[in-house]
Amino acid sequence: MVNKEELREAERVFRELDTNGDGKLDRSELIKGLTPVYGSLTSIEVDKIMAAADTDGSGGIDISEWKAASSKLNRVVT
Ligand SMILES: [Ca+2]
Repeated sequence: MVNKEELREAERVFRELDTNGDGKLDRSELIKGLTPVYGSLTSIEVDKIMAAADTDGSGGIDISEWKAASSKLNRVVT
């Protein structure tokens, strides 16, 4: 279950991670943004995040994909 609080948090994190402001998170933005939170990510972990989040396979995670995925992230990155 994703509640409103979690959605707001997901939006906040998304804006922080989207450093070039194109409305999508690409691999390098994920690595830069998540490393301070989770420690350094291996490319396999980034692949797992992308596979879980990038549901349309565009190579970037948009805000709706991010919201859907953010509740899963803690389980993907452990
Ligand atoms: Ca971006």
